[in-house]
Amino acid sequence: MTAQEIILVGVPLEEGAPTRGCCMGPDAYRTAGLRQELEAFGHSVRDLGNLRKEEVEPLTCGNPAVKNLEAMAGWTRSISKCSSKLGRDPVFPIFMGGDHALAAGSVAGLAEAAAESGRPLFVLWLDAHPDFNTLESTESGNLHGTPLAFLCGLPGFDSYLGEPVRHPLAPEHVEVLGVRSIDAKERQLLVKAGAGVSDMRRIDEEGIGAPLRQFLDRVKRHNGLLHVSLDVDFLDPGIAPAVGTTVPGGATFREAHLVMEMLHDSGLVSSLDLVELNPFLDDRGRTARLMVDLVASLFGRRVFDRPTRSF
Ligand code: EXY
Ligand code: MN
Ligand code: MN
Ligand code: MN
Repeated sequence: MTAQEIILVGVPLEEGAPTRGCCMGPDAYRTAGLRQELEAFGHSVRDLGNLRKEEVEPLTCGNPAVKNLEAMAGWTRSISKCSSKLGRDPVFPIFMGGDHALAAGSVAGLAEAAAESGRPLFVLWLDAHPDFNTLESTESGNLHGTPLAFLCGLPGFDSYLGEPVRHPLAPEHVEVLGVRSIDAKERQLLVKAGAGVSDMRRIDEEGIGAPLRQFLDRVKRHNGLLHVSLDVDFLDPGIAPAVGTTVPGGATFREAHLVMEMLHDSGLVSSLDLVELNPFLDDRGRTARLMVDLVASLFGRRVFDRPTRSF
């Protein structure tokens, strides 16, 4: 990846998660040295500070379980305005969360900018969960379990932006990698929508490289822009405990770095979300530092550059 202008955006959104603490995520990445790590590779880094949510009109929802809908709408509108601007500039935005609900805003804005550029937006969702519930199907009412359904244009989300999402993702341009926990109704919605899903069973059988390589080939064939949405719970809780929705059997340290290294080598990634870090649950910054380490692999840090074969 050639030297880039990287824009860090803090999104202290925690109202989509069941436990508080994600609001401290952006500062945890700053404390863990994300900026310094990226500057060490010759990238220029600008930190815009933290976004704030917009105030929105009172909202109603037919599902009494749904929590913090107004806060979610206020955040989504604020984040999408920021990301659609950044998506039009020759910069690489990194949205530092905050819970996964932030992706509703970051990706909606990037999809708008991508539509203007004439290039399709692809999304790699690295997560134990597909986050494919609707306001109607969610049982927990925690809105961090809904952003991908919203982004794929499923009905009933008009309150998020105050209107239907203008540029829904084509489900065949989405790959959810690392899944190992899906709700019953959510699974039906996901299968019906046709988004790509590589669960941990497939990864166990084929390795994490195979599904990723197939997806990257598709992105390349379409001359696509690739957004990566990295949820801390994609990783195995044994190496990344600082997240409120841990699920056993996640990606190992090497599997996670291989994903980042392959993404770097593809040269296709144009934006990134780092979500669900809850520093309140961390062990002396261990998880925050691992996430920074993974971003360094995404931006080209290598132990040993494989020599090009010249014989
Ligand atoms: N599917 C469950 C729910 O909707 O509550 C769990 C969602 C967890 C979402 C985290 C962000 O990935
Ligand atoms: Mn998630
Ligand atoms: Mn998750
Ligand atoms: Mn297509």
